[in-house]
Amino acid sequence: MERLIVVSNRTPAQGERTQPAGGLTVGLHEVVQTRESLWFGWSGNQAEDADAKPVQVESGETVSYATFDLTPEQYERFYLNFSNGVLWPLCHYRTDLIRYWRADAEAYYAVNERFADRLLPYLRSDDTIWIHDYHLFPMGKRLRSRGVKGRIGFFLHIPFPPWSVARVLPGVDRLLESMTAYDRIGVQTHEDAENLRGCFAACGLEAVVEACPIGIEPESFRQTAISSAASDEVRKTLRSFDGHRFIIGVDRLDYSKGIPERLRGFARLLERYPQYCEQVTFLQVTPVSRAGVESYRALKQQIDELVGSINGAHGTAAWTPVRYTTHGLAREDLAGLYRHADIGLVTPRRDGMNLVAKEFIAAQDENDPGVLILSRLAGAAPDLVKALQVNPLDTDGIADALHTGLSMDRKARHEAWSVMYGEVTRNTAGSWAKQFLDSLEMATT
Ligand code: GDG
Repeated sequence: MERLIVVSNRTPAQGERTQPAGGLTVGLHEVVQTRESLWFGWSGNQAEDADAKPVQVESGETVSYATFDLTPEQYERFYLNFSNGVLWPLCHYRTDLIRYWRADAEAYYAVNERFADRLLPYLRSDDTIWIHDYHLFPMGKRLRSRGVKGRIGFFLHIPFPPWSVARVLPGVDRLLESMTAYDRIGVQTHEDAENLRGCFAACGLEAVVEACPIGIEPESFRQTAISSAASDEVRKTLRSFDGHRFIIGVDRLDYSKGIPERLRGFARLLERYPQYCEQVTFLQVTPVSRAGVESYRALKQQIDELVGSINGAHGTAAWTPVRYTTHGLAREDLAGLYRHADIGLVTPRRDGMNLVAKEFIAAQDENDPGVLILSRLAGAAPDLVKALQVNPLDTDGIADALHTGLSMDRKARHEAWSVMYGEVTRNTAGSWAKQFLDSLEMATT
């Protein structure tokens, strides 16, 4: 089997390599363990002299890592301003949040060229190259222009909007044209695939786009949940709920995740169904991300204020309705808490897939499973049809779903859960990677 080169903006940090924490790294962890691989990307560090510093290579038996630094200016323009201040909002249909500057776009293309040029010396002619996510849309084109002839595939982890939205981006045709260098482009859902095909067609371009939904490794996640459900840390949190039932939300602090909308939904539940006061607690775990982007700072302030006002309006001396932390939890504690939660509340306004929904299902106790409430606008929604599906903008709809979920008997919960567990086990991280790589191989033989 040929060597696999995985390229992503960030490679997993050292501590994450045996136990990956986030979406993309969890998905790829499995595949790089099973064949000779090189994982290439930004180290996460900034240095004024980054362009003069060599690539750092850490060789392993199966998987090796090669990383390099960015200059503070590259970090700001390529990563914060263009990737996360233009492409992320565009792909999540939030054109109102786009802050476009031509100099940032130029830096984006230049850093993509840098990724390609720094990878080149490490490539062999028969490598399969798999590039990930919106930070690196144009990288494949640079590799081609430098003479790389082997297979190059690209996977987009976030949604792709229709032409009517995409065309808002200045220079969108240049971006799309650069993507025609790939032998295969994978996206999460059929809707994304249709949208991207429509954009290529609108620009008179051709590319092969395929829907290939990412999953998790449910069995190992389930084992983690079982073994940590009784850990000291999880017990301590449960004790603090004082016997109340609880709802859990877990998301990076991001406007695509619908966190204020969800908080309003919970507040509405307490207004309309006061029987839940002092009976149900909502735990929202929200590690801060991209704090260097203005819209993220504004969102944090909005959530801080909303939590304060809900707790002020509904809380009592003995009960805090919303528990909220901006610190990340250890993965095993998260798994253990999912297992004890009555409801997993996942309400993104848009999401490529949403792995939290799948992790929540995998973590449940099959004898007494919790209920998943899921936004219709998550990429996971077409697969998890037995979730209580909601529109994240419909505050009353979220309140009703919470009431329904909290009232469901064990039989109904089990019926819904077992169908969803079947789905999560069928479509795993491993099968996702295999589907994409098989199809990339077919495209080029
Ligand atoms: C992108 C796309 C797509 C969260 N908080 C903590 C924590 N997490 C972990 C979750 C989950 C991961 O981070 C988040 O994955 P998601 O899929 O929900 O969302 P994004 O980070 O936005 O990922 C998304 C994904 O790529 C994969 O293609 O599904 O649509 O946006 O694994 O558990 N982990 C720990 N502590 C936390 O506090 N340890």
